[in-house]
Amino acid sequence: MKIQLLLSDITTVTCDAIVNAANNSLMGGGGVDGAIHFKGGPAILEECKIIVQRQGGCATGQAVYTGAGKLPAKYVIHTVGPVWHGGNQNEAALLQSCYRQSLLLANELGATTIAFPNISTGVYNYPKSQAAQIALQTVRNFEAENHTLETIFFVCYDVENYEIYRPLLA
Ligand code: AR6
Repeated sequence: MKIQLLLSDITTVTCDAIVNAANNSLMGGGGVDGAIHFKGGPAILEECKIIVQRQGGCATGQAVYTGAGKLPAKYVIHTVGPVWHGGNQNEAALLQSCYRQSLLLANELGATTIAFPNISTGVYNYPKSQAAQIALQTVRNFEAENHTLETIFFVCYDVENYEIYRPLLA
């Protein structure tokens, strides 16, 4: 399994599954969530509404999937990262769960390529360095398991995150 680092907009990445840093409502928002719904078109929100009718949204640390509309991907995996409250409210385990549940779902979908944004490091305020270490550790732990994934992209949108990931992947 290859791990690749990109400084890019995740909506431009061609792969089987791109991961969205969504919120519990699954009804869209700003940041990467806004970009995915805007570029992907209304079909993604329509599918999210069906999921909400079925299960009432998505819990923090969990993941659900939809099609990817007009994006150059097959699926969008929507996961909900934790809001940073200082670190004593289970944030690390919840963030780890976002990455793991997304990987498990990608495997169920038979995906060979998946692209992750830096979940929770925008408006949810998770410290970027700690978040990067959790992201990488969770992916590396998953590597040893039986799965369909061949390439994992970490897609950084801001240079600060990119410079945090670069030495960790060197
Ligand atoms: N491609 C890749 N990464 C991006 C993009 C993009 N187009 N745009 C922003 N980022 P955030 P969160 C990076 O705030 O902290 C939404 O309103 C950004 O630089 O998008 O998990 C949801 O609806 C940052 O590193 O997500 C939720 O309410 C990372 O994506 C809430 O924000 C995550 O920033 C979730 O907050």
